[in-house]
Amino acid sequence: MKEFKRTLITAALPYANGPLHIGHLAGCYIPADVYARYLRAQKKDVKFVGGSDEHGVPITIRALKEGVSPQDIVDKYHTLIKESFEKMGISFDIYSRTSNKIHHETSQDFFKTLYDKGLFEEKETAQFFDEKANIFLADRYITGECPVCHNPSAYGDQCENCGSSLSPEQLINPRSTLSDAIPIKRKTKHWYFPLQNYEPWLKQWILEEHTEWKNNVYGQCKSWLDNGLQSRAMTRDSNWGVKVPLPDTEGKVLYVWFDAPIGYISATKELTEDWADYWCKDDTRLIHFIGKDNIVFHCIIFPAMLKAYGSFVVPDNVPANEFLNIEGDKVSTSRNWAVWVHEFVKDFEGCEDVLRYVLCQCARNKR
Ligand code: B3M
Ligand code: ZN
Repeated sequence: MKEFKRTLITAALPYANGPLHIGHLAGCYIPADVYARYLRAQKKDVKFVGGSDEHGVPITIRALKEGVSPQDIVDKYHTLIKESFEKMGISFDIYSRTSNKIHHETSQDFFKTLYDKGLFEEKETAQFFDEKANIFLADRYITGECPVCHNPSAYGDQCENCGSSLSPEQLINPRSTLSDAIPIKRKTKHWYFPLQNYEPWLKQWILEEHTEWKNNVYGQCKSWLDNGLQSRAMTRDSNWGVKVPLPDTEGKVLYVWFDAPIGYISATKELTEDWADYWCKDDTRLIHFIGKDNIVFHCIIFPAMLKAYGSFVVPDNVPANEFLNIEGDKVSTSRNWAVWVHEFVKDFEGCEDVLRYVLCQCARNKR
């Protein structure tokens, strides 16, 4: 087995558009924290990084609905989430946020480097546009009937009922989630990352060299790789996010799943001058703790980005847990079926370790 000198542990960056629930803790943060504490107890060289994911469509939608700015939303939830982690004893070495300047610079540099290497495809396509709200509709701005399970309220990127990954074109009877208008098509230019070019490497690296990954993780990767990868747009039309670092790109930002995982790098930069030891030396062991809905981003898209940039390590393991159930039903923010962490720590002060223990047992039983 390979000898590693240091370990970098990351835990998924929660969206700063709502509070944390105990499903988040069970799925990702408690397992990551337990592992970080275990390595520290052995006097190993370990860094544990996290932070809030402050870009993306859900945040802009929430801001529009509440009649406040996206910055107001992320400020409120970043503070609430950070406090919840502190009270629950999640021992991050740094808990950062993607609205920080260092993150904007790091992710713009990343994009520009891939651009300068000629690794993006520039494409003009017709995309759904809401004439009432005067906005392009991607991801969660658009809803309609799922072509697979016929759930009437699937999103433009995913059906939450059957889990299918979708594009807005596949929705039956699409509607804008902002104004309920029937969208029209309008032309717009975006930069696409050709994931298919990394397919041979990904197949070798995951399917041949990482057969020890958890079954749920390995299985999802295998199914994505067996189905064949495609180019994916890495920019969006929006005013909220990291600006595209190219001329004449007003109103365009980096796709949130492009900038968010780079947040792990920015947070490490903020934490230590030696950040490059943890990201660029191949005797570093990089471990991403995540929830199961984030597997493709951490096992396929982000590693392909790191490989394309060059000089970065790729994860040695990506432990993802299944979702937590309460009384047999999946914990869910949108259906308000959850135990909220900020409420738990207030109502049951002093019982944080009891909750940690119970959630560890849940995760163990669900392996
Ligand atoms: N914010 C999704 C989530 O919170 C996303 C994770 C980003 S990790 C780089 O479930
Ligand atoms: Zn469906």
